[in-house]
Amino acid sequence: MATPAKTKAKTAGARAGSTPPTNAPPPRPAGPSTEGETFIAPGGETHQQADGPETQLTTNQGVPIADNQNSLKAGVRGPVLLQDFILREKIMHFDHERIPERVVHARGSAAHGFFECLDSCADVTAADFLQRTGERIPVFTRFSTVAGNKGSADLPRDVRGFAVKFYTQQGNFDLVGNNIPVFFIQDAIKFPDLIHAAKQDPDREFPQAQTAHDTFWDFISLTPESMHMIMWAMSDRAIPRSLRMMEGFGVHTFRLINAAGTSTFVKFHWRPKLGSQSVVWDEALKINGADPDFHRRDLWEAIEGGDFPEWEFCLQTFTQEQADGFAFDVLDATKLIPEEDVPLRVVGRMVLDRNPDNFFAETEQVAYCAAHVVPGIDFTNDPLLQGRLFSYQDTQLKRLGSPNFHQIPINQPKCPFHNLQRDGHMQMAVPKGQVNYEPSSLGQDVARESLERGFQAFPNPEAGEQLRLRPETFADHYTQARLFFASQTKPEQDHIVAALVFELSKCVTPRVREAVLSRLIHIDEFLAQSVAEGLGFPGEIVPAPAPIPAQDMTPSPMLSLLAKAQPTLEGRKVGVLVSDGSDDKLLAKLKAAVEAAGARLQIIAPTIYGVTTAGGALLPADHKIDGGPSVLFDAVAILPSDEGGALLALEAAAVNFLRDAYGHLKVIAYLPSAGPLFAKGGITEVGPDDDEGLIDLEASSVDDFVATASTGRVWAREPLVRPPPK
Ligand code: HDE
Repeated sequence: MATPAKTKAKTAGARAGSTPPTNAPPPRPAGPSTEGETFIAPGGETHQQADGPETQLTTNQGVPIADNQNSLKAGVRGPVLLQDFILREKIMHFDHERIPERVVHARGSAAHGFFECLDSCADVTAADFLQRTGERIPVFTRFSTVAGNKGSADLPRDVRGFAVKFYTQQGNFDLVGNNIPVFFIQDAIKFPDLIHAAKQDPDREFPQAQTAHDTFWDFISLTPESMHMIMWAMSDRAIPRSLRMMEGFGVHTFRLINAAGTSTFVKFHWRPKLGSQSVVWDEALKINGADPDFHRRDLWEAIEGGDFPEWEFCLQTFTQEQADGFAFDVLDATKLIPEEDVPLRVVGRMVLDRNPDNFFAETEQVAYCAAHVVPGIDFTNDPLLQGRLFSYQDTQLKRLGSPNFHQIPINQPKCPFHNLQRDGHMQMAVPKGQVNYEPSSLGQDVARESLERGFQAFPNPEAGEQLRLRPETFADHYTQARLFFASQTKPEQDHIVAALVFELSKCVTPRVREAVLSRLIHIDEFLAQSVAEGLGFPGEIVPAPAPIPAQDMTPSPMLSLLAKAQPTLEGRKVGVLVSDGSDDKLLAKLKAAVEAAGARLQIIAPTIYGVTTAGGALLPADHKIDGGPSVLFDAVAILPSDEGGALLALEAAAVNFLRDAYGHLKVIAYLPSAGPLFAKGGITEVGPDDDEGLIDLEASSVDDFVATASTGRVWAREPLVRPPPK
């Protein structure tokens, strides 16, 4: 047996010859130190963990750790000892780091910000946060896709969730909405069926994050109430350019109640300051490969860069008498109220100005709940909404594992909250005293109810037989679907046709495709025949029974993205492909013009260290060519030197940069030196004379480019690259 002295010497020797006990960080470049980590202590206090070598690493019990690189072993090559509590604690925590993902809306991105009241709504609601003009409260907003799993890509064709937690002084109000104002179904009892049909097939666990498969379309073809939503879901709304460029909707009809107890119906709307914009489908497919985090990154980078996304908060209010006069039932979530009929009242704005500090703690653990309303806001009998009132808390209990999930910092109200609920897993508070019941006469300072200040449900008289029946007033499934299609511009209608053809072409059961056609024919003859043609369907469309045929309504331009698009480049991105010898003066001018328009410019070059410009400067790149395809940008410029143009034409990624920009209808600035790329890309028969989106910077100015790029895509080019339905 070794003597203690010998053992000590051996250990020291082994250490000297193997991995050192601590990982000394590489020397830091000079400059301000990075911010420290923030964590919440069990008592709820927030600590700023100072950065720097003096910060002691500890176990969760606060025991200082000497070596975070090596397990405790019996001898340097010996077995690991069970007594290594540092190893066991670390691995145990790691083993439990995942929680169940959301059953829908699993993939999301969120940000902190504020809501500001711009117009007191005391006339219609007693909601505290809508009383005083200019007053701000904090919000936390999470955007999501619906069908894909947590790790899926950002740009499937899908509805987007738009959930806002308002931390008001009278409790949390969660407006858990979508970027589409209607829904697939009318009754919550169909939600599990809808979602089962949309998500991966249960036997094979694919396809992921897409509705282009038999089970979804089978369900849809048998659920005619979904037809209106299908028009929206197949439109460009389902492939937004940015989370910052989406509208949001509360979908259901809610009630507002004022201080006098009067009820007014309301639909909630969010309108993005940057305007609404979408990508084109081929672009979406490619973005998912080029940058699966496209939306998440875009939101993060905009906020980090100080371009805080902003939305107007609008109310669409109407009375019971107006509701009685509508041709549809306001309790039916498959219907909307055209803005032309009931205009929006702008009452506030939301600005997102801070990224989460920790994705898991905040974005993942945030628990939105459709039942979280505050005094002044109440529900209606919409059967979809009523089902949601149960679902959210129930799912949070499973997902977050304890009835105390409201104590997680992101979920806690920012106003005082007290009650007599006690105990449960992970109780973080330490309630004091003997009294945990009410009424009570024993305790001091026990929380009590208040008739004046408390939430009061609107006393709507309710009576009726118990029955499982849809109202007759929910039966018209086609009129608003037709209204939506008729309200779209030509390119938007073509995209709906193309999307349906794409989706149904992925269905393998012909009966499913034909059943969908038998519904579409009730919406619009041109739509259905164009889809049939796109599928190459050889037969005749047989209309499905439709007890209530579609009525024609006056088109509503507000339902179209393009009809109301405002020219702007703000918040957009311009990609510039360069080579050695590119003209620095032109690049500088272009950058200045792009930035003056509120957009960002990024350099794409053959290597990430960049290029040497004509002036001899080193211009660093933001992307190497194959890592920065043109799908990541709203407009592009191709500005190589003469020699560089010829070299770039040898790179497929550079040729595709141009070809995709052209195919995705982008405005393209170029120099004649880019000629070899145009030749290789087969874009030879068009020039600035026949395509206003091609801008020769030898003949035009960078300002012309910026002005044209601000108008968005070159829709006139589309028929040349994607022949529209006849
Ligand atoms: Fe949801 N929905 N939903 N939903 N929903 C969830 O709650 C549900 C519906 C929406 O960023 C779940 O915490 C039912 C309409 C958003 O965390 C779950 C029905 C609208 C989010 C749930 C609907 C939404 C969810 C899953 C039919 C637009 C993400 C995880 C009655 C108005 C919130 C969770 C976030 C999430 C149930 C229909 C919006 C299972 C039963 C209509 C934005 O509770």
